[in-house]
Amino acid sequence: MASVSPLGNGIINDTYLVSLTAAPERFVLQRVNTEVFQHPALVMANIEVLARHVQARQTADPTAAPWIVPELVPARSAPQPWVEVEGQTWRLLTYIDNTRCFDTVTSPAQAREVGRALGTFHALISDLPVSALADTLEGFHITPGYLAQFDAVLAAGSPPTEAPTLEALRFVEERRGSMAVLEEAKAAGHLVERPIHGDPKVNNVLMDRGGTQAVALIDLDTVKPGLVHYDIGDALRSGCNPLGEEPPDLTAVCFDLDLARAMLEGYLGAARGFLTPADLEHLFAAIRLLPLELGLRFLTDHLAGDHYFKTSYPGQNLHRARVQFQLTRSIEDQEQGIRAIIQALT
Ligand code: GN1
Ligand code: MG
Repeated sequence: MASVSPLGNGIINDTYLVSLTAAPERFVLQRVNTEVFQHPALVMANIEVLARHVQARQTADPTAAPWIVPELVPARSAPQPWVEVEGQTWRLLTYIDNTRCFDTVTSPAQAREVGRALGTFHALISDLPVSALADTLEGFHITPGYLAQFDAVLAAGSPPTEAPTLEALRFVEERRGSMAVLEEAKAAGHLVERPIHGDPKVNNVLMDRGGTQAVALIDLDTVKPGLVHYDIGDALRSGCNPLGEEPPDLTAVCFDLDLARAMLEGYLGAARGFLTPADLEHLFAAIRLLPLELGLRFLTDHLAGDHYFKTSYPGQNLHRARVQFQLTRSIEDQEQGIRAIIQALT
């Protein structure tokens, strides 16, 4: 028949690899977390719009670098490409064989390729009108909205007393004033919405078997209208933190400038064509904001009782928050160096 084994380490959906004995093809089986993605039909529609768009681009330019988009597999028992079983939403996606992915970046060459992957993805969808995509996760990456949630959770609970939590609260307080930077630039018309990936962390980049060339971005649930800055900031907070999202030793967390240089070089090499001067001016703000935002999201979930991100021990979301805050601090400490890199590349 088939074997089913856990795949990847996402902290929202449940993901499995399905191998068949009768056929060489393998598939990705996922239970969609409908607490988070409350309208799975819209998520699936966005994935299909993306796949059709990239296919059309590739047909129009067969010489373009190879790029693969995971696709939804039609369901036999349902008119749509997913099934509802006992109130749970399940779907099957094509598995991209002969590839590998990494949880952290370990060399500038790899960082350059992760950057090129995101730039290639953005370039491929830069002519897809945002009106073709639904907003599948309202408020996603709207930092002031996360701050409002944080305030509401704090106001509703009893005041925290533990030292690490108090330190994290202080960290947020000191940065409150800078959290609307991207949303304000968007409201002022300096930055415009485009289709984005939403979650381009390193382990969502599939490399070829040799581990040198990126061939796909996976985890497409958060493909929706947004600012490319969310993606750029997210890719750098993930790719330039060699210790990953949950290292035991907080004090060792740092943002690696050599990796950042290589990643931005790879990104801009593929994406420069559609970026405006205002986009480039907001790169540093994005690189600093996204780890701060993710830390705030983890901290809020910790204070609220761990309902959003899956955890395996109490305090895990607080630890994840502190890692992102340490990374933010490292970025702030190296602001001049990061700005110099951006300047040299743009
Ligand atoms: C979540 O489940 P996963 O790992 O693909 C989250 C991302 C965070 C990431 C941090 C929809 O993604 O925004 O960056 O955890 N996805 C959603 O590990 O909230
Ligand atoms: Mg994800």
